[in-house]
Amino acid sequence: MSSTLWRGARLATLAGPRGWGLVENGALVVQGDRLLWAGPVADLPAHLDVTAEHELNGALVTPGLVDCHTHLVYGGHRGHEFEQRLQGVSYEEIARSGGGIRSTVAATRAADEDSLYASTLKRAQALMREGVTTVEIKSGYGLSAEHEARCLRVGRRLAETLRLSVRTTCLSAHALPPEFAGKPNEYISAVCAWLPELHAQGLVDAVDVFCEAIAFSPAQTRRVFDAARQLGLPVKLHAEQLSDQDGAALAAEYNALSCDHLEHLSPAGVAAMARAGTVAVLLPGAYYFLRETKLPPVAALRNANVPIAIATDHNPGSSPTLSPLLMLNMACTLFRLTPEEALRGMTVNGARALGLVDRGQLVAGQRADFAIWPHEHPGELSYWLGQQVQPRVVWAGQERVNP
Ligand code: DI6
Ligand code: FE
Repeated sequence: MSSTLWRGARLATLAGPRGWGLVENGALVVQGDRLLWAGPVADLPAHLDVTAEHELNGALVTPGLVDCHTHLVYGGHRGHEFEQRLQGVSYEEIARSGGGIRSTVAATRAADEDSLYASTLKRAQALMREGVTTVEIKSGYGLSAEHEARCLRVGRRLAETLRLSVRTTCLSAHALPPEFAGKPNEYISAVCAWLPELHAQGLVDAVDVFCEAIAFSPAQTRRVFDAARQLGLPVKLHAEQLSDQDGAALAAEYNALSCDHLEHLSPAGVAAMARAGTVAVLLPGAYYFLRETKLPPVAALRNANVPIAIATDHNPGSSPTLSPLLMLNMACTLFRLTPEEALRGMTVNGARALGLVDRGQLVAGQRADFAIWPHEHPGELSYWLGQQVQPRVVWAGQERVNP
């Protein structure tokens, strides 16, 4: 089978458990949608059947970015709540008075599927322009069987039209919709009842819950996780974002792929995640935008060898950003990650948070998803603040035109 050679690159392979895995004057050999070989040009195997060759003149190449936590599908925006919060009203107060997630639910239900698709497409394209090759997309602004299905279908449609890998997550337990006001347990029963139907339609890759004082309790979370387990679906959790609910330990019991946010994570939660191999997804955009002050326990996560991922958490209420690179910067400045940890967080560990082991490092056998940057060193991906850079991107072995 013929292959394509990319040569003359500075590779940040991220091979192995730590370090950049830098290769000077490196080469990638791509066959189909896979990397057949990665290493120094000097060691290129002989007798390769190369039919196309690209000289990169020393450009930096990293694995494609994996944004493992987004709420990309929604109608409207929440600029008015941003102003309220600037005047001192808290995110929780806005949520309790019927705004917040529920105001986006109203706007999402009012939009038809094509306009939801059109607005989500623009957002997905913005992520792609910054080097994203795999994105997770959650539902959670529909909150009925019909509207959740619609949001998840938008995710699937994007995967069909864009040169982008999409994983969908059902987050129906995100907030209580108005028709279930005062009846959270009944709403959870409804979610557990429609999950098999959404799954049967092929719309769900994982199941998530917002476990929080302003959302759902650990007991309610458990009921959704039991329903997911019955269907053989992996789970993730919005855990310990605004308070410690012991959500991470609960999620670890279910071998959760990831626990996300985690500002209020306890030492017991860290230990439970370490035992279960659950990824800690840190979301500096939400921390920044909600002006939080309690930092996630990065040192404890590190010491316990919990893999750390970084994502945009793009959503209209708490993290309206479409810049994965800005998140890398914030992961370093706000959370004190090293630039290498930050990049691992949006490549190999982001993939792990989605249960994907076939991407995130430039090593033979992995998917040929990579980004070519106009930088000298991979640390620059998190160093430049608000950089406007559009890398060349190879997805599934072929160069993709920037949308
Ligand atoms: N945590 C978040 O930060 C987002 N969802 C969640 O469970 C916020 C969603 C929103 O405010 O619209
Ligand atoms: Fe989120």
